[in-house]
Amino acid sequence: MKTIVIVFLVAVVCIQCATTSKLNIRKKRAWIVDELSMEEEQTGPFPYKLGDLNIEKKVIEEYSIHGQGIDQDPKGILSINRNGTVYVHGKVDYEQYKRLRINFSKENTRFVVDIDILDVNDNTPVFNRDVYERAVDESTQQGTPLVTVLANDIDQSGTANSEFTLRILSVSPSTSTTQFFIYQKKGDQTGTMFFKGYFDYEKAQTYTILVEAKDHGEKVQLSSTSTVILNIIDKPNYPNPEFVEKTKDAADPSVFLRQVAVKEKLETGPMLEVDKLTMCLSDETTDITALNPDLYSKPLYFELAGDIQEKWRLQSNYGTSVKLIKKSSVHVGDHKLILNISDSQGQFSLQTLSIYVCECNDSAYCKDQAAKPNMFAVAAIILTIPALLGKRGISC
Ligand SMILES: [Ca+2]
Ligand SMILES: [Ca+2]
Ligand SMILES: [Ca+2]
Ligand SMILES: [Ca+2]
Repeated sequence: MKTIVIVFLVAVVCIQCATTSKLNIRKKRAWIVDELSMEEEQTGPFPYKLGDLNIEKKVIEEYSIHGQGIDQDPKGILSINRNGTVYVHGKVDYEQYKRLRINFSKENTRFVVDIDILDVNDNTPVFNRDVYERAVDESTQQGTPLVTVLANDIDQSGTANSEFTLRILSVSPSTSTTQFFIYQKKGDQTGTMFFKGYFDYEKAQTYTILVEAKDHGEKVQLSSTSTVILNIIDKPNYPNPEFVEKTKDAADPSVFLRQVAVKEKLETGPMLEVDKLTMCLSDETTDITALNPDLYSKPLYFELAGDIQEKWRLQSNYGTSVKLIKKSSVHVGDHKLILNISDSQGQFSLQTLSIYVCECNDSAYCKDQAAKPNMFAVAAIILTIPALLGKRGISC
């Protein structure tokens, strides 16, 4: 392996001797000769040995060594001795640093060693609100969405550490006429609350519902709660005895939940045309476009939801296409944004937009991640157009 590294370094030096234009291209690239990994939030005792680099002792002695973990933030976390052994002197936060890059340089030659930081489940999924309060008409029919809650877990996206399950912990008061459910698609950050039965203002004027978000961490699961308050608005002559009698035979919960799922699908609001994007770190803006199943209800209103930590903002909120502005505090890596997109009829949807921010030194990788159309959205539009035309046709 060591022989390979030396041959490789000689090759790098030779390439550096090539034409000026080629030299400029090479300068942008980072030659990765070795990689190690370390778990975040390790508490020591320090220092401990992380591993040995496959680099000749002579190279280590002759090259100057700089970079993250050494003389750049997080400073003083790593050291490399003359034998190429890497030591760790402090803990690193994955949420801040996904990777530490160490540069070895001598005159025109440069190569790097990457230390990948491995995520642990050290963040709790957090709701975007402590309390969601809604006024609900007493005559609201079962299966109607009552409120949508949103939580976010900043551990590594797409892993059990950041995925979570929403559930109802308690309902107060508990009434036999009303049963609450929360419906969350697998992997979604949002959950919509529905109910089965009926409201009766005489029995409960207000419901206080405790909702939990618990992540799927392997060693430890972390959770937090939020409160949903539903204030029931009284309607005269409701519920009437005939309606109460009929509701006694209401479908069993599994049938009801299936109805809710079908209803939610039919009532799909505006959807993102493309829900996966890539951006170069040097780019400041990107366009995002939504498709609206209701062709007669423009323009759309876009709003960023959740904890975006002042990293992203929208240049404007109205239109079918808006500009998303990336602030300088956004780092290289995967980012997930939640957009609340509504139309002028009040139909809305919470959409997840995945953005991969890359340095664009390695354009091949960015190309692999290139934006793909949200086929579900396209299919939804295609299916909805004939239905809409049919509906409008009758009223003409
Ligand atoms: Ca952390
Ligand atoms: Ca977590
Ligand atoms: Ca973590
Ligand atoms: Ca009433």
